[in-house]
Amino acid sequence: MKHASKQNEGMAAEGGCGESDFRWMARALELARRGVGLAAPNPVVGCVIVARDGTRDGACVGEGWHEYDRRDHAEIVALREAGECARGAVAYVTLEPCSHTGRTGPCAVALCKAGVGRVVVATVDANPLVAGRGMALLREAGIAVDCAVGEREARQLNEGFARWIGTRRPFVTQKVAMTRDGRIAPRLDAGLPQPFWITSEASRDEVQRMRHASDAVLTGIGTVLADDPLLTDRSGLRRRRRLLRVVLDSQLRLPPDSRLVQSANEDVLVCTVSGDRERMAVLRARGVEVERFEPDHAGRVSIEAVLAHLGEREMLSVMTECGSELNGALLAGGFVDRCTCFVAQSMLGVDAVPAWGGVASEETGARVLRNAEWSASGMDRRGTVLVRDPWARVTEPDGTVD
Ligand code: AOF
Ligand code: ZN
Repeated sequence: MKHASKQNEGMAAEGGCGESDFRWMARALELARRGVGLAAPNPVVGCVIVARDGTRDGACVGEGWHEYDRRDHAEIVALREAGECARGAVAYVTLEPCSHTGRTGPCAVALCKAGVGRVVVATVDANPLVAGRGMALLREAGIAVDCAVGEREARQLNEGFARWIGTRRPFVTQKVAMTRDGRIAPRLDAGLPQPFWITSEASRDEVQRMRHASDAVLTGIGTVLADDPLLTDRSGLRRRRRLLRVVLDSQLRLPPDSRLVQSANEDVLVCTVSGDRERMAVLRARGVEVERFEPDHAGRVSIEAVLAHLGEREMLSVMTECGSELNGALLAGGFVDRCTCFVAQSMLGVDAVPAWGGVASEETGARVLRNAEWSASGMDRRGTVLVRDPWARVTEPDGTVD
């Protein structure tokens, strides 16, 4: 397989890929991003078709991206626009063209029929039904295929899909907003207002975009009781399914007059071990879904069981916005796939509430911060780290494992 060298992205790479290939793939990635919030449970995919002869040589003749409700895959949308210009053209696709028949026919076959001369792919498809077969099909038809152009970004865009399609478990992104000394809230008796805003507006806007890119948001009853959060997606961006707001509430303490319950619209799920029929009835009457789970060893709702349940409901990505205790349990329990921290310049002191509660998670939290990739977020810094790569187990077409 021809692999474009990752170190050389932007420059001419091995395998016949040049600077223009990276540029066109960047455009295809931009198109793929339009599917965020609209493609799940499918992946986000973008496609660009560039003519290779005739009067339009070197020009973009077709563009497409995938939205679940429109059914057509990105390649089909782009091929339709390109029409006859697709003959001999180069197709840039952010995900390997599919080889199977699902809700639509195989895109690899459609590309062959349209007579494209070359296909440039950003990443292999994580779907075990495809996983290299799409590229093999193209090559067998005599089409030149280059893979791994823009791979890192393409994979990051579909972390949720990659995790879910291989395991039926959602990809978990833990979001933490903390002070420079790793605190998420003042001590309850400090006399400061609750909720206490730590990060700047730019970071809070970014959190809205993260909610938009998630299928569900998860929190604990402690946070609901302390902050009375709404947890809705207020990004203003289009989404296909309502953001599912999930509360872990072992004892079913969720107050019927909380903002969460008051705003419920088939989008609040309470996970409990309690069998209190009266409280269940009150919540259900207000449009809240209550699901009973087996208790874990400590008598609380099993996080594992909740994630399995969310996976069954086709939730590809879950963002957690929790307090200290649940943050610690999620991280130390190995449930976190990516951790994104917004770190403000302020300090709250050692007595304030730590980002990750519990001894085991303190060290893990420190490691997360050490390994994060940092960027500016308004007045704050944003650090993100991939704790567990959902693409790591995806088999490459030549049989190797990443
Ligand atoms: C592509 N281009 O734009 C997308 C692909 O049920 P279906 O027919 O929609 O197939 C869904 C699967 O197809 C999905 O799991 C993934 O493997 C692939 N998605 N493939 O060539 C696209 N969205
Ligand atoms: Zn397809």
